[in-house]
Amino acid sequence: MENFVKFKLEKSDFKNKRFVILCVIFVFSFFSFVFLKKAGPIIPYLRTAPVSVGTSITNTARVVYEDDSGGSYGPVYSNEAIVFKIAAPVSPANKFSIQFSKERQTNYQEAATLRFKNASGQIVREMTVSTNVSGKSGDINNPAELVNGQSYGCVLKVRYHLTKRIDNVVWPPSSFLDFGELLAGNLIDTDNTVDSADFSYLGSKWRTNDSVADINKDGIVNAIDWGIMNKNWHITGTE
Ligand SMILES: [Ca+2]
Ligand SMILES: [Ca+2]
Repeated sequence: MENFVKFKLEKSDFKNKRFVILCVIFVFSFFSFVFLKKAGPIIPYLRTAPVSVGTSITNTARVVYEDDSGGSYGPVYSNEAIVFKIAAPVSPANKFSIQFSKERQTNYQEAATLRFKNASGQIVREMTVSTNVSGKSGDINNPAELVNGQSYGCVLKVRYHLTKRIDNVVWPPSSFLDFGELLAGNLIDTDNTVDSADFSYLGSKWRTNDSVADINKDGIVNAIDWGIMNKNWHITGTE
């Protein structure tokens, strides 16, 4: 009997130890999980190919995503899916902005002319808009001439390029006005078309470094510039 009790006591003691060990393992595992979940290493600002709004990604690490405007999203944990809801930048209330690029160039810093036309084609407002090397303007106050809810044609004119028009912009725009790429070759830019007058100017500057005729800005007027002009031959800008 005495031995039996002793055995039971030893067994009970062993079970208690095992319980304590299991508790320690459990607590350690729990806090390890919490630590890894909350404080694990983050791969900061992982950049891959551009991601479109609505794209779903299942990442395999703890990741913070960053968009082009510097906004960050996350962290997203291992094997969590994220659906991108990053919309194009929205201009602040009562303000708007524009963006454009130039064909075969990299510096889009300009004092561009922006015109707003009503449904009858009349210019209701014209303004000069400064852009940075990326072709982006700052926030511009909404022109008082534009009526909310009305549609306007927005025409952008940049020197030595064909104008470009965005139709049917219901004011105020929900995002910035993106004019995309402006076609080059309009060296004599009073006529808004690429034709023989532009070609004559190009020819007169052949093999020089004339900054106007050197369309792609590589330091010399040559066949590359003519090729750009030829591609846009007899195209007229949209107004
Ligand atoms: Ca021209
Ligand atoms: Ca050139």
